[in-house]
Amino acid sequence: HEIEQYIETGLREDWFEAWLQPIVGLGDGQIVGFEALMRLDHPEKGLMPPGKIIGIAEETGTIGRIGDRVLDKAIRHLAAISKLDGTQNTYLAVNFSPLQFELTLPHKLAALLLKHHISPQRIVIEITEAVLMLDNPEVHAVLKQLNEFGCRIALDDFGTGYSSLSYLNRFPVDIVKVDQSFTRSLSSGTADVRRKSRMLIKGIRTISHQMGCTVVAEGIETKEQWQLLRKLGVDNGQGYLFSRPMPIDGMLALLENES
Ligand code: G
Ligand code: G
Ligand code: MN
Ligand code: NA
Repeated sequence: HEIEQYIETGLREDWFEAWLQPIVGLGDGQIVGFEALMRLDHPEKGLMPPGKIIGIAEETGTIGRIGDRVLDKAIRHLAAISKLDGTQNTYLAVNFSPLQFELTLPHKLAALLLKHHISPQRIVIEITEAVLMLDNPEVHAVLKQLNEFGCRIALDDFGTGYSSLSYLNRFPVDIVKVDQSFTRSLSSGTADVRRKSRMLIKGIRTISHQMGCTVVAEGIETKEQWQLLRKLGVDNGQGYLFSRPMPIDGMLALLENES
């Protein structure tokens, strides 16, 4: 498969990057953290779609090596941001595939954080239901260890899976990320669809807060969506309205201009 070839060459030639998208407080629009998003930047073909890369990497078993590479880069980027803004205030959210939860992960992460002087409290592990649905004792042990180490756990794409609510009870989830489809349906479709979307988000927000979780809305593209989500009590958000995902150089320039 040609994508497999790109992955192997990409690992060898260092084409994998962690792009960053800011996550902001919906009250004031200030940046609270960044989500790292994997990009494979082929020198001739340009950016490869991450969804496809990840799917194939999971099948062929290269996802572990890619994940390590992206994690390393993302933590370096957070250190660079801290150096620029002189604070330790922002967090870094990293996406993890089910296959990445090996017993060596906590130790690997700890070593990286030590190397770059980043505290574990600034790291958010983003997982989807797929990770929890495995019902694998090793995965649960690793998640618990990461949580005890100080990292937070975010449940990504919330509301699109099967039985998300019970996971809030059974796992150490700290952050609920409401899927972008909810944000989209706030401002499209009939008045009835929009009203029901508001009720759904409000319900998710209420349950999440009662379980002690922070709520993040994804895919915010308009001011109207921002204001609605703020009124619905959603804590934080991300989306093209605030910033597209971008390479670290662009992010540092943006942060410098803002300060
Ligand atoms: O970055 P968007 O640009 O297209 O990402 C597409 C999908 O890939 C999303 O579902 C996102 O969660 C996932 N993704 C992005 N980066 C990573 C990564 O580093 N690791 C894993 N496992 N998934 C990622
Ligand atoms: O599955 P996960 O939530 O990790 O994936 C995030 C995906 O959403 C990435 O592909 C990212 O590029 C994309 N994304 C981020 N903000 C927006 C947005 O405002 N609109 C749309 N359509 N996609 C977004
Ligand atoms: Mn995510
Ligand atoms: Na999501």
